[in-house]
Amino acid sequence: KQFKRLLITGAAGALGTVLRNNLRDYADILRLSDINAMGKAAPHEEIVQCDLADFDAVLSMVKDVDMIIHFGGIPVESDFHSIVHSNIVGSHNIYEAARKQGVKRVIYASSNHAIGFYKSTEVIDTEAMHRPDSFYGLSKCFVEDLGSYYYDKFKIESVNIRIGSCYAEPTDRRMLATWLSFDDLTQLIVKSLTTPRVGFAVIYGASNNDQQYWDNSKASFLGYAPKDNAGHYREIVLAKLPDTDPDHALYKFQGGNFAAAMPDDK
Ligand code: NAI
Ligand code: 15L
Repeated sequence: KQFKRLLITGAAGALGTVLRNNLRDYADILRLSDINAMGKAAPHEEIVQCDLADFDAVLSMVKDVDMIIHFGGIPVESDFHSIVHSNIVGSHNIYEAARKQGVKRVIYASSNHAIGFYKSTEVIDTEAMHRPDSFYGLSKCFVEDLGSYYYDKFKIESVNIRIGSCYAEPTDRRMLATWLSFDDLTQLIVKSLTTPRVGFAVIYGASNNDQQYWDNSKASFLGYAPKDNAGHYREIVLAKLPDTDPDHALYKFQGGNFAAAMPDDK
């Protein structure tokens, strides 16, 4: 196995559960962390249940870990203070603990909502300026910058994966461009773990979809070659959703309903 111990945060969540299953062959031990219960530990697993905003807990959780796969946090828009607690304070604790415990690399679940206010008619690359579409998206921008700072000052490497829509199948028209299959997510994580030098890297997490909002050419050194294609689901998706108005608010911006929603919407 390539690693002695990998830490996965957000391990009770949807994507954390996918990674818990798919990364078991890459490390002697998977250390799993979440604020919620994660079930029983298998022989190759260690379970640490804690709040990412609790620095002392995070500091001991990160001890003796080779790399951190940081997926814990609030995954949708929420009130500013909750976002600050889980996503901003929580991620700062991860980087600061990584520095104190000598961890080499953080692989971070960033999001397309860091750039959600680009129009759906545009194609942007990994150097496009941030255009967050929500407090949630702002927290993703902040944590990408944390990664940049911790690399420049302390040489802690990071891969910041701006995940599109990672689900079993694409279920709406926007996902024909933003969908990331579970297999392609797994490939992205494995490349992020095993590429010898990554520095501070940003890459979009989308499958090999016929329709693309994002250009990963500047991250080609990671060798990510997605296999799945949302285009195979096109007929099913369009049959379910006959609305084809390209100016519909949900389809106007890359961030979809995160960009369209107003803070006081119910
Ligand atoms: P999820 O909600 O299923 O998993 C997130 C996990 O983080 C949950 O189990 C939750 O208990 C945990 N968590 C939240 N606050 C915490 C805290 N303060 N301390 C400890 N644990 C805490 O969400 P999902 O979909 O699995 O997303 C995982 C990551 O991927 C998130 O960071 C999300 O922002 C990111 N992402 C997901 C996308 C998707 O399509 N599913 C798209 C873009 C980004
Ligand atoms: C995200 O960042 C969210 O975590 C997820 O719930 C999806 O809505 C996804 O983006 C998306 O944009 O489809």
